[in-house]
Amino acid sequence: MSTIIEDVAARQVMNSRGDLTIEVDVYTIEGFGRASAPSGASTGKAEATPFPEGGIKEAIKKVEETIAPEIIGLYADDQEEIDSILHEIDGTENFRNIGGNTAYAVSLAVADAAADSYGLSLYQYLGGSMASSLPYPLGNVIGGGKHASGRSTDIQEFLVLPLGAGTFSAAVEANAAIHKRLRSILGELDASFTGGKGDEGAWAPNISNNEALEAVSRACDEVAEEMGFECRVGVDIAASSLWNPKKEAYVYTRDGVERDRGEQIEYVLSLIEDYGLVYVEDPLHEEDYEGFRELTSKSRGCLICGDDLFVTNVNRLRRGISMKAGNAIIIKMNQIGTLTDTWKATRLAIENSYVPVVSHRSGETEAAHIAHLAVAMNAPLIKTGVVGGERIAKLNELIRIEDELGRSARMAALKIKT
Ligand code: 2PG
Ligand code: MG
Repeated sequence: MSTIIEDVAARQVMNSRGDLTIEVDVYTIEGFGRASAPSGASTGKAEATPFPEGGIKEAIKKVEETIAPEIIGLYADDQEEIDSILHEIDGTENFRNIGGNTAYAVSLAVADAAADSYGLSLYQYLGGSMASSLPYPLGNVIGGGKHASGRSTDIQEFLVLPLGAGTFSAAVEANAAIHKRLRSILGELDASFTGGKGDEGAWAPNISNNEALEAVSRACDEVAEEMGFECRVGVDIAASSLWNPKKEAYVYTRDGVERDRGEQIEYVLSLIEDYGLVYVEDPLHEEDYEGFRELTSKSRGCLICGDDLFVTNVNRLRRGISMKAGNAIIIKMNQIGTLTDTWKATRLAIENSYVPVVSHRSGETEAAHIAHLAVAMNAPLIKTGVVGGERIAKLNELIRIEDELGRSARMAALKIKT
């Protein structure tokens, strides 16, 4: 078999928000790979720049005129080499010249083509025989913030985690049942609720944060009872979106409350306590390592996860580790650009007992690569949403992987310190 790259092509395609994004095809002598880049709405300031100046058209031009000539003739299974060439061509810290999404599509399409050349699934190619654990799905069931509009909740995501599920398929069923159950619960709470959803398929009702937490907890308990295993609740506060630096406060517009840093920490601790939260993402804004440290040291039995804080970046994660800021990290490959850098951040997290959470973006295509990344990297959690074609694509792919693994399939080890 040969993984020598013969051709590379790029085009623009649509994402789930109806925005354009880049897709890259890679042909090797004996294989083919394809990847398209997702996009965020609540992006971290330290993320890779998604597209070069000139937008997607320029990104396509860069692939065809600059990147393709450099990587044609190289081996697709030399991922580090390909990714270092992308960095060399770009020449900046954060992919300002070629765009992080351009790097994402090329890097992942190369891996996809290498896997295909070997006749392997992507998770097998990347993870080898050790890749046999399925992540627990963190499902977004109610949301607001930058993923919806108008009078939806200030907290961006209310998530469910079927911690007691014995199989991935059962976990997915539980999340879907909770999502369904919520439709009628939300109808009782908000007379104007029309069944509207935000970018990730989560319901977007006009209710307060606490009402949302009550509703999700109720739906979770009811479904847990029916399914016969534990289901718990989490949130992504996406606090950088609430932080007003001039006021030095988190502004909850829908709830009509402002909280300074200390009040924010107390508020989050009270939510963890009152609703038994097992997962809190971005409870403080993206530069507040010290706040993350304080919250992590004061909370028990809950993952404190950095998304905008760490942006899948090893340097930022190292700083967090040295301060004990957080105990989990969101892994979004397009925050950092290449597969090699994503892999390094995940390894560093695991070596330091930070839980890696492989994540979708609010704008997604139908591509299912993150399902494979989660299994390949042994990630205990995947955040993918619960409904909508582009979210289901990831979940169904994991159901297929579980099926393919057969008797060796097991749920990932997930330790939440209590
Ligand atoms: C987040 C993500 C995904 P976005 O904040 O975790 O849910 O949102 O892709 O808009 O950054
Ligand atoms: Mg987030």
